[in-house]
Amino acid sequence: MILRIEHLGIAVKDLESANALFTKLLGSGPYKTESVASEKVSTSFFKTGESKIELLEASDPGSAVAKFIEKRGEGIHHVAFEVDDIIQTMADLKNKGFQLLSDVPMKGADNKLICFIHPKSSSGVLVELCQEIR
Ligand code: CMX
Repeated sequence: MILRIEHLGIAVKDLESANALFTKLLGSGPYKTESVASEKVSTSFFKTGESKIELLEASDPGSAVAKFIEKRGEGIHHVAFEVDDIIQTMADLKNKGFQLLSDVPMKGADNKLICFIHPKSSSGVLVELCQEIR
């Protein structure tokens, strides 16, 4: 079951300058920075009330984020939904015709198990499902 929007992912060219910009915008700095080698990204997380923003910089030219910025420029990269049971939700959404990008959940940033849905099967929006690792 999908519980809420957990965060919005924003692709940036340069994490350091984007961190400074979002600190100015939101009034406080990132609560966490983390490199995710498997996803080839460096990330930082900001809290704003109940919501979170993840900034993503490619750490490798072959990264999905590098390709995204090359094609579409900086901007909103994905919407992440928190789920209570990622395996069950993946099975449900697959049955409903969504194209999952992996058969099993992967370890993502910020202590989460994650799975992506291809934007071509969700109205052009890259959707991330995430479940806190308990
Ligand atoms: N949002 C919306 N559309 C996107 C997109 C995104 N984030 N990324 C790619 N697309 C679109 C492209 O614009 C392109 O559309 P057109 O065919 O109309 O031009 C199409 O999808 C194919 O794009 P591509 O550049 O050829 O890329 P690939 O098919 O090789 O890969 C995707 C696309 C979604 C499968 C790949 O980006 C992916 O696996 N994403 C999930 C993993 C990821 O994004 N990791 C980084 C974040 C990790 C984290 O949050 O920690």
